[in-house]
Amino acid sequence: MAEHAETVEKAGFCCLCRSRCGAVFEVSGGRLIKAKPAPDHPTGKALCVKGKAAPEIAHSPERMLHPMRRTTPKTDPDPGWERVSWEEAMRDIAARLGAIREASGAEAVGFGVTTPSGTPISDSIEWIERFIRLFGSPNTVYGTEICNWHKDHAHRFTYGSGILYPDHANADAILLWGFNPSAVWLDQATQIAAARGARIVAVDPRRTGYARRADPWLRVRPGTDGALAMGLAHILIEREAFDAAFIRRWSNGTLLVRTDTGRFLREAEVRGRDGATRLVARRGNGALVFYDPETRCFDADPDTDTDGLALRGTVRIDLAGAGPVACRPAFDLFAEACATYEPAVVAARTSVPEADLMAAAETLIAARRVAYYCWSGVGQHRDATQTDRAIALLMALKGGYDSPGGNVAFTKHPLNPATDFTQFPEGQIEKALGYAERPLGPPSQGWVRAAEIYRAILEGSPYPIRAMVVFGANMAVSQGDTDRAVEAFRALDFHVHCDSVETPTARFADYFLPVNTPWEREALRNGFEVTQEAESLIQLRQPMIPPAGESRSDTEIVFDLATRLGMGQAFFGGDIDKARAWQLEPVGLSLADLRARPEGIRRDLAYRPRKYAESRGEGVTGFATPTGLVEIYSQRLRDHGHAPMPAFPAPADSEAAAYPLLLTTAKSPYYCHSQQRHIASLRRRKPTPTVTLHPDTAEAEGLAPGDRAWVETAHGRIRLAVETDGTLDPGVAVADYGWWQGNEALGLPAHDPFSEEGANYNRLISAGAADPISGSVPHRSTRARVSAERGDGE
Ligand SMILES: Nc1nc2c(c(=O)[nH]1)N[C@H]1C(S)=C(S)[C@@H](COP(=O)(O)OP(=O)(O)OC[C@H]3O[C@@H](n4cnc5c(=O)[nH]c(N)nc54)[C@H](O)[C@@H]3O)O[C@H]1N2
Ligand SMILES: Nc1nc2c(c(=O)[nH]1)N[C@H]1C(S)=C(S)[C@@H](COP(=O)(O)OP(=O)(O)OC[C@H]3O[C@@H](n4cnc5c(=O)[nH]c(N)nc54)[C@H](O)[C@@H]3O)O[C@H]1N2
Ligand code: SF4
Ligand SMILES: [Mo]
Repeated sequence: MAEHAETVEKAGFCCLCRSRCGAVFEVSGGRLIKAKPAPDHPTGKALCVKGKAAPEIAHSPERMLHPMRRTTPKTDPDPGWERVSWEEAMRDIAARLGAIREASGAEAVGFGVTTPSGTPISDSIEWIERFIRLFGSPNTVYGTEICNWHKDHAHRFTYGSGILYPDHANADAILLWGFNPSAVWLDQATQIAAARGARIVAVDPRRTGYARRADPWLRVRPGTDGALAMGLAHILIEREAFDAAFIRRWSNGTLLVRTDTGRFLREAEVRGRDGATRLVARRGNGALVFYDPETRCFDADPDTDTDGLALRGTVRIDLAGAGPVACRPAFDLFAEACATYEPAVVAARTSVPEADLMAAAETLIAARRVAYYCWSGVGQHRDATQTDRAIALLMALKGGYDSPGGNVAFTKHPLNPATDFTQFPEGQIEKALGYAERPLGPPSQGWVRAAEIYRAILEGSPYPIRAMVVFGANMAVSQGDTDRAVEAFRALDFHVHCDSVETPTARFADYFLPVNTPWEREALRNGFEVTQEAESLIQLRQPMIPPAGESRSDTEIVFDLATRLGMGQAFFGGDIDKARAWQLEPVGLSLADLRARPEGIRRDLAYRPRKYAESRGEGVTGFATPTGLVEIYSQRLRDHGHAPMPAFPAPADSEAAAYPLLLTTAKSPYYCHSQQRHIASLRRRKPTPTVTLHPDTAEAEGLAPGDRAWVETAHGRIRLAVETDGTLDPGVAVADYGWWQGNEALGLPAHDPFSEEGANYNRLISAGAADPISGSVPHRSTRARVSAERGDGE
């Protein structure tokens, strides 16, 4: 049939990145020949160059198409792969994993999962996580602490939810903070372009994407974002240009904090009544008002007028049976903390000129509705969690949570969820590596850092990790401590790696399992995020072409493994269709319905703003935080030994003399992380990894564009080609990451990720100095020096 094949068009979507752009694929003779936008799809206005490269990616000769078993020792860089059948591989893998779980506990098997925001693993992630959790391992390297954890989870310390979607279309101003949608989320960038009336504030060390037309662009020094957010908050507070009604009713800013203990004053302490768990606020006239965290209401009355509640000042409150104690509304403490960030202080810390800071404050003040989003620009620092808190609180001052023109929680179809955190067996989460040090961080969700996995493998501390099963993550390149990674992967008893290409991490494996590409498999998507209409679309993406070779989807792999490991019942007897049918039950759709409509089925849903104010039971919904309110003051963080309000002590910068530059990085619009360098149409756009410097900085080192230079930190060095950019801070270097792969078609060599001959950015980074709450690693605020290649004389 391939000979006179006709071309057919198939509806689907691209899932190479978070944008998940609606797409139509042209297929002929079993081959993908073209990907194009699908204008009727809610995210189908455009495709980027990666999306258009789908045929090249799907049909790349670099793909591994058969299960393979290693025949050489792990110290041999050549795994000596021999082909094995799926049956033989899966039987052995299930037996080995089962035996390790039996002998050493499920926690002795570590997992690695790549990111659903930057790979098509989004097709399978929920089934992979169901597998891992029911298997019982609390140890998944997921990269979340350097990716999305802060915006999606640290945000809960403040709002009880992750960051909500920015309602660009209805915003007066859009704040993009360490987030560059033009390169990383095409559909969001398209929405911003359409939001014509909105002013944009961009906080980014690089003048790129929307920073070019921002009003203003704040050229922050990498890693000083927290001070900047506090400085902006200070201006809003000082000018009384914040949503005081929202803060009074919906934040815990009115609640009194005891200055002696740093804890909220409780009704029981004032009235001497046992069991009275209500907290205390105060009216301007001095009268006390009680707040019930259960009903989320003041004086148990949803209609209590909160406008008269005091936000400022110190009062002495007589405690029942004890003397008076000084108390202050939480907001007063926050205002005081912000006041230490006067514009001149902020300018000195962040290198953002005072005039730009004031202009940004004016934009935020003038805008009635501000939508915001932040991502990895603020997530890869030693103080990422507190930085997230500071940005979240700045935005709380605008009161735009879950409201049009601010950030909105769209309604979703209630599909049965394949996975949730309750699937971990009792007692397993507490065993997560790093849980003891960071019980509020990702370990409490079963996500652990590569650094802790390496330690457990190499030192057996706190207990040995004996095996790893990895779904796509290329940790040896995408994480720091590269030398440790090599040692650790060599030391593993057993390592299974699932990917479509043989990455440097996969080369350490005992078994390589070939994963198909998204165009070769079916996948179910519940909503497309960017509007309520987009969230209303359910789409079962059809396979465009048959799987190449023997490749399979991750979903097929975990259903098979689960069945072999005695978890068949939880995996619908290994029947993926049955599993999906169950997921769809609550919306009354069948797989047949969806297969008949490959462009997806829309069941209209309505957005309800300000759900926190809806009545529920005796009170209102409020926020899912300990006080039920937006937490300006986090007693939970304080009880765990962290600052209850964001604080950013200036770091002792002992490395500044030896390493005068601050090194940061960003996503490439042409690649996702360490992928796709083998795709010729993409590689042509960016053939070589570079470090970008201010022209004066380059010149001072005797470097010109195109020269090769050493980029060096206290942890290692690599060589990159120099580029210059006059808009950069002269004290900052921006380097590419994710480089290892060659490109045969273009005759470009591979870069050794494990030596200084290569260009692996993460050789320069160590997880040693980390965020105390999340464990985030300073991929974007490590000190560095850049010097001419010849100048390495020592
Ligand atoms: N093309 C492409 N798209 C992707 C991905 C990809 O690899 N390639 N990956 C996907 C994934 S997994 C993710 S996490 C998202 C990430 O999406 P983003 O977080 O938007 O991506 P980045 O470019 O890494 O970082 C955003 C911006 O942060 C800036 N930045 C660097 N250091 C600092 C700093 O100290 N402070 C501030 N304020 N900004 C800083 C960078 O210059 C960059 O412009 O993208 C997703 N989409
Ligand atoms: N220096 C520096 N380091 C960073 C970052 C940074 O900004 N700077 N960003 C960080 C961020 S935000 C993230 S999310 C991580 C990402 O780090 P990783 O998760 O390691 O991502 P990649 O390096 O892109 O490797 C993904 C692998 O998954 C494979 N893959 C793609 N699709 C599938 C699939 O459907 N199934 C399977 N099994 N495999 C698949 C790809 O072929 C590729 O080999 O990197 C982090 N590392
Ligand atoms: S932005 Fe590009 S890579 Fe991401 S989903 Fe859209 S087309 Fe695919
Ligand atoms: Mo990410």
